[in-house]
Amino acid sequence: MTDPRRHRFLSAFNGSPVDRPPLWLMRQAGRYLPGYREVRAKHGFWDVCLNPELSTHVALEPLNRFPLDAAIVFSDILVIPQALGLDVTFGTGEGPQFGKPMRTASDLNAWNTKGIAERLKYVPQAVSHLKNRLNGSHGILGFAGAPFTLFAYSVEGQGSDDFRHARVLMHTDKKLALKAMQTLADAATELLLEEAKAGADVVQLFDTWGGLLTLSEYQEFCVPALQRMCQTLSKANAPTLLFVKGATHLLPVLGETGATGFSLDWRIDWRDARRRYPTHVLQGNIDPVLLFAPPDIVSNQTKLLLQATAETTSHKHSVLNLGHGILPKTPLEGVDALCNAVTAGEAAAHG
Ligand code: 1CP
Repeated sequence: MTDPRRHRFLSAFNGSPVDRPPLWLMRQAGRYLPGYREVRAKHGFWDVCLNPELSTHVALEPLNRFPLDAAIVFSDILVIPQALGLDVTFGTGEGPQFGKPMRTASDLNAWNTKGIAERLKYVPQAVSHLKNRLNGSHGILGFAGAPFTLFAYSVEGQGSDDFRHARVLMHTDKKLALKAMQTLADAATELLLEEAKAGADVVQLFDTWGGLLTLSEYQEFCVPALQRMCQTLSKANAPTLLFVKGATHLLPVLGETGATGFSLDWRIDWRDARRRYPTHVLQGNIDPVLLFAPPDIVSNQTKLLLQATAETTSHKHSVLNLGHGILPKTPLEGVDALCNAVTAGEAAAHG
């Protein structure tokens, strides 16, 4: 018999009835966890990603602490620019730095696309190692960056609030921008297909910075590449979740991507999104900042969200999550309060 956690996760994607929506948290392995900080005190970020033992160790920590229904492979969206040769480093505490950002056609021509699947094979290896360790207990997510977000980092060469070089380049050299995004989309598709083959049940595309774009920019630059990606993945039976931060204005066109579901940021009203997408999977969308509030407030907000999933679809096609990644200093009590509010009924039923 399938473990109830894995069963619940898979049911959200095949539309089966569920007792409640499955729960996992974006960025659930990370700096808010003491075990992760211990690993990072001894190992560099890329070393953790490259070593299946270490990446599985940190991917399992949140599952051991909290009653989550799915695991996400420990990796990063920036594995793709790194494999293309953009020389991505993570210093201690700061964000990523690119040694070779892409600003011109000759920068793009220097990208090393040949044999990229081979250079990225440590990611599917991490998936398959995680799968072996879980032995069917939880759902498994693979992931990759969406083309625009990868483009944004690749052009800017670091994190940014506005990604101005990238967004200006889209207008000053549209051909170059589209070609770069297509190259990134092809690499991400190859990677996700390998992750699915290695055991990921579902793959998530992180378009963290897509919300910076206007509706017409998103339609012109992002939707066609996302369509091709989702179509290829769907042929390989890999359901796709698309997360776009700040996408309230983009919601009307997200359906055109062909994604199986959408991961909603915290500013989107669940019931509004459900009215627009009655049978898509919707995921989200507790505000990650709320986990810093007292437990009773976290609990009340979580119950309101559960009420929305119950009243709209009897919890079907729904995945409980945050509206963006968990923040590095999040108190564990906040995560406990969220989890307890979700599993409250089960404890009563069993006790
Ligand atoms: O369990 C998990 O969820 C962890 C796996 C994971 C995921 C899904 C990591 C590990 N990164 C990501 C995705 C990711 N990486 C995104 C999309 C999700 C989001 O918006 O939160 C983005 C934008 C990145 C890029 C990135 N990698 C940043 C942000 C840079 C910036 O300032 O704009 C950072 C800090 C990283 C490094 C990183 N990746 C993951 C972790 C745990 C860390 C912290 C590294 C450390 O210091 O230990």
